Amino acid sequence: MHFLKVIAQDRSGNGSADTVAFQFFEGEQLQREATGADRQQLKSFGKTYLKCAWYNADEAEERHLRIFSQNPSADGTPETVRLHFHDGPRIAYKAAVRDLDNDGVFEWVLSSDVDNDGRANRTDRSRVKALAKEFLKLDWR
Ligand SMILES: [Ca+2]
Ligand SMILES: [Ca+2]
Repeated sequence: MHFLKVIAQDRSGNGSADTVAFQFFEGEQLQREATGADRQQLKSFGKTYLKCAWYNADEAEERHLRIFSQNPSADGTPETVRLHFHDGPRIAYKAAVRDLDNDGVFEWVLSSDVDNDGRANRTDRSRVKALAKEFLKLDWR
């Protein structure tokens, strides 16, 4: 199973993240770092991810996101995208979306306060949907 690992860092120490790194994993094996083309494709993803305020205070990588898709019915298109917000090996919180009828629209969104502003609301759900949508556009080589 492959997943995208996303790491945001506040390198300047001004209290908000200023860099986002992307790594492509297959199982627990790092396949590659994001290339220029990937970064271009992940621009909007990175922007949304920064709004989630799940970042490291310096160059640490403990806090990160692992995002992956599942297709249990094996009909060719992923129907579930899962987001695991990690704190080291521990999953701090999770979110998921489901496209039940494969029309590209998520009917089902499971989300807590993913952007860490103290409220679990529509904004959190829309961020989860945006991240899942951008993730599904990625080209896994
Ligand atoms: Ca649908
Ligand atoms: Ca929130």
